[in-house]
Amino acid sequence: EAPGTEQELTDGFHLVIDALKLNGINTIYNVPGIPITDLGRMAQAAGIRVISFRHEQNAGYAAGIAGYLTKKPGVCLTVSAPGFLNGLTALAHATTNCYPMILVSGSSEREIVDLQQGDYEEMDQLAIAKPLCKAAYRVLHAQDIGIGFARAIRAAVSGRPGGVYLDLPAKLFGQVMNAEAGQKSLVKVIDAAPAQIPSPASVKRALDVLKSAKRPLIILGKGAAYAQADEEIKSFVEKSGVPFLPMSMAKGLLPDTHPQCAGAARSTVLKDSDVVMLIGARLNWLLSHGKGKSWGEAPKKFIQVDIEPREMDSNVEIVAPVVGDIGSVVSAFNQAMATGWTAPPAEWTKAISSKREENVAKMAPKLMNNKSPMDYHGALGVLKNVIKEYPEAILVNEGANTLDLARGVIDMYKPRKRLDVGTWGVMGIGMGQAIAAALETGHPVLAVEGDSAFGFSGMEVETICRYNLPICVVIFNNDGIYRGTDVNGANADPATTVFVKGARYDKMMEAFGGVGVNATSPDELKRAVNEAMKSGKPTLINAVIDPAAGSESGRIGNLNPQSVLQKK
Ligand code: TPP
Repeated sequence: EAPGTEQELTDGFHLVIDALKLNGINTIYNVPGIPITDLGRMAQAAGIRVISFRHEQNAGYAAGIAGYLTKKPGVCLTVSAPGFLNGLTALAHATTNCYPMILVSGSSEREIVDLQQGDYEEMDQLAIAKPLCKAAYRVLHAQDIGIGFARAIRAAVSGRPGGVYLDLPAKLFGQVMNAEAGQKSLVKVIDAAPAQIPSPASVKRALDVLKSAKRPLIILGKGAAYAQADEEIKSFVEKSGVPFLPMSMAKGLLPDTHPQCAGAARSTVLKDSDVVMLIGARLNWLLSHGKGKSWGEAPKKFIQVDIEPREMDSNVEIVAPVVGDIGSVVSAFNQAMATGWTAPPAEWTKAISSKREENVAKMAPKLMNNKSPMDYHGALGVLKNVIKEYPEAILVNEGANTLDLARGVIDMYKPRKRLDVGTWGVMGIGMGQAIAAALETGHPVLAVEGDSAFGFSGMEVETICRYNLPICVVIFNNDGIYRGTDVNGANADPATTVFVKGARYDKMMEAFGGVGVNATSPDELKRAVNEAMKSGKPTLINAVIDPAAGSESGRIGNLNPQSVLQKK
């Protein structure tokens, strides 16, 4: 460089922003602070949407679900140690649920952290993140930012998607380098999630087993919804004539009202089926590990479609494993079936239809009751009709009874419209997921929340108001966790599961300029939700539910350990 000639420079801040933009990542979910405040400002100035939350966990849940909805990694940006730890829960959740997400955290000076000399927010974040995510990387030099992001993006979305941690020490942001060399160091990730074509033999084996069934069943998991192979999956299910059972977040992949949907006959189909094809669904606790009472006595054969080879035989023998991405596998099925297919015996499909009709008929009158205070069914009957009228709306759902009953009652009509607590049954996903869903899809969001569940992320109603998002939060307020009626006989403290009685959550929304409504009957609830869906204004409805309604842990009370010494 001749003295006096100005060299054009770039730095770590700009390279991070350029790396994101080059890879089509246009939204960051963050909470500002040292050392990433300026990064957020500069990213915003450069045209990236930088959404600031009140707590990193909620920003992280937003990033995770954004990844699920878009198949691009959702990015969460946090400060060091405490901010990182707050985001880490969401990163682990994303990994467990197979959502592509990148947690980018600023960190303290390596030299000081590694000698444990007590830096500002000192923590060996990389080491802590590693066991909780799919991959974890650190970038020490500005010229490696491009490669660092490329690795993070590829790791998040390829194969089975998951969470990736990217550690960016504070010093990195200010490092300067030649601008042209900087641009050249960036990597645009080509074919980040390559198709994984199943072997022809595995496809044939699977279809042979399915064909041999007398009482076949297809189970669709959220992996199938994630694949965005909606038309292929629909053709396959319809061509096969096999009844299907959607897992919670696969609801709507085919409408719950589809004639082949066995959702309302779940226990019958699990017990009585002889061949079960799992598509993007794992045999984890949500399916009782593929064995035991809920699966009945008769021998069962499992076919499993999954992108992750190690998923096979994880709990029971899989007689026909098909490893590949779901879109490729299902289109291979469709091609193979084009030459001829026989629908399953009518005896089986009719038995399921009549069970389903029986269960739906049993439920119907409960959903029409106009009791005040409301019970779950009266309130859910209203919300079922709202989703029927607004099938494009996204339903976010958490709680115990509020979750389990809403899952059963509210029919979904379109893919990826139901977002809930996922594999862990985690409370706290509500507001983060609602915010990301509104931002990423542009559709209105209905968040149906237990009062306890809402509390985990409730402060984000300010975020909802700040960004003026079309989110209607309905809180099923029964004064506590599961119920509001527990009494503590031991001392003057309230029972461990109860909250302040008659709380008015709607006032929280009003505090930030949103619409708050207190609804004490199904009629009032209906009016308020319809108004919110029409107006698109941030709305919170405090739906007053009978404190005695609800059972311990909703539908999974059997998982509570029991003391033999002290009966409840
Ligand atoms: N903490 C986390 C992070 N996740 C959890 N699942 C729990 C605690 C335990 N838990 C399960 S459901 C629930 C809690 C605390 C709340 C249930 O009450 P609510 O949301 O009011 O729903 P309801 O059953 O009353 O409808």
